[in-house]
Amino acid sequence: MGNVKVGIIMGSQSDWPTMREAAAILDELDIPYEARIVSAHRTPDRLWDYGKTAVERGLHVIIAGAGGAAHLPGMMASKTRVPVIGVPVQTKALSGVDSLYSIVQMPKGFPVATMAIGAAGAANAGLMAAGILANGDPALATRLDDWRTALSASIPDEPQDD
Ligand code: RP5
Repeated sequence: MGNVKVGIIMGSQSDWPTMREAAAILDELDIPYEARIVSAHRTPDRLWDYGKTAVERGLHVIIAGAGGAAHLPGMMASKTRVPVIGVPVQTKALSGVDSLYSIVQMPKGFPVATMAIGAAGAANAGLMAAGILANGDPALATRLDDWRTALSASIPDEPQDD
C-alpha cells in the first residue's frame, strides 16, 4: 500500500470500462495504483474518508471519473490537497457534456485538472499522472519518454488505403 501513489476512483461500476483505460496506461508504465468505487451521491462517507486519508496514505495523484451530475472529482478536490485529475464519463442522455460541465467549472481555490470526455480522457489522465510522478522518479521519466517516442514512431507519414 505504501508504494501506491495513484488512486483511481469512480462513481459507479458502470464507469470502469472507461476508467480502466487510465489503469491500462499505468500498467504499461509499471505504476502501482488502487482502483475504488467512491460515489459522491451514493457513498458520501466513503468519499469523505478517502479524501481525508489520501495524504497520509501516500497518494500523490487522484484520477476521478464520473458521469452525469459528476460531483466526485470536485468534492474530492475540496477534501484533499492531492491533485485531482477529472475524467468526464460519456453518458447516454447528454453524451458526457453534462459530465464535462459538472467537472470543469470549479470555483477558484479548488482545481480539478479536467480531461476530455470518455476513453481518451481516461487514458490521458493516466499519462498526466505519470508525468506528475515522473518529475521525482527518473526511471519512470525514462519509461514515459520511451512510451511517447514509441507512439510517435507508430504514426505513419502517409495515409493508407484500407
Ligand atoms: C455517476 O452516475 C457515476 O459516475 C456514473 O457515471 C453515473 C451512472 O451510474 P450508474 O447508474 O450506472 O451506477 O454517479
